[in-house]
Amino acid sequence: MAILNILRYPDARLNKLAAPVTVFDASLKQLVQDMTETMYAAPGVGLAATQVDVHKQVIVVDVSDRRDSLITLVNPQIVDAHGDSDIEEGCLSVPGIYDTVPRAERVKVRAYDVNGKLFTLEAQGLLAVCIQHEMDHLQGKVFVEYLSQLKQTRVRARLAKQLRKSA
Ligand code: K1U
Ligand code: ZN
Repeated sequence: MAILNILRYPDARLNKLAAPVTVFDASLKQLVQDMTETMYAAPGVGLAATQVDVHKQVIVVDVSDRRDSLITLVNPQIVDAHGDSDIEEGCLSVPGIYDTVPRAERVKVRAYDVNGKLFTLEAQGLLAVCIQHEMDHLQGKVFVEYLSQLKQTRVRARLAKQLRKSA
């Protein structure tokens, strides 16, 4: 197991499109284990492979308080969506920035598990928002890119200040 480096916005690698997984092998299981360890250590409630510079359609999510309800989604597809969510989002690639962006309140997702078994998941609330957030990462989209240009400029300035302080 390993803790992986999480890319920080505005790194251009966060804008790469992830490819579907075609082979469900030991290296996929290793990637999922490493992403899981990285998400729990951060700590976060989700992580997309894009954030660790692996451009494959792989997501891990655990929104439970006890941190014992891991969900792995490979090649996820939203097949149904309803309602509007007002849940505030954070992102491990954009530390310290929180905002709301347009998301469905409930989603039905079809995905493969790490063994290549197809399953369907119905999610609502934070789990639904988190899955949509992570699926955006796989499309190369970071949640702050939904915000106004003014807000994005402020986000970049705050992140640059954080970096200067930590240097
Ligand atoms: O994609 C990511 O960077 C992970 C992100 C997921 C997310 C959170 C909230 C709404 C939508 C998507 C995070 O996990 S940010 C950290 C966070 O929210 C959190 C961390 C520890 C405990 C509880 C929440
Ligand atoms: Zn994120």
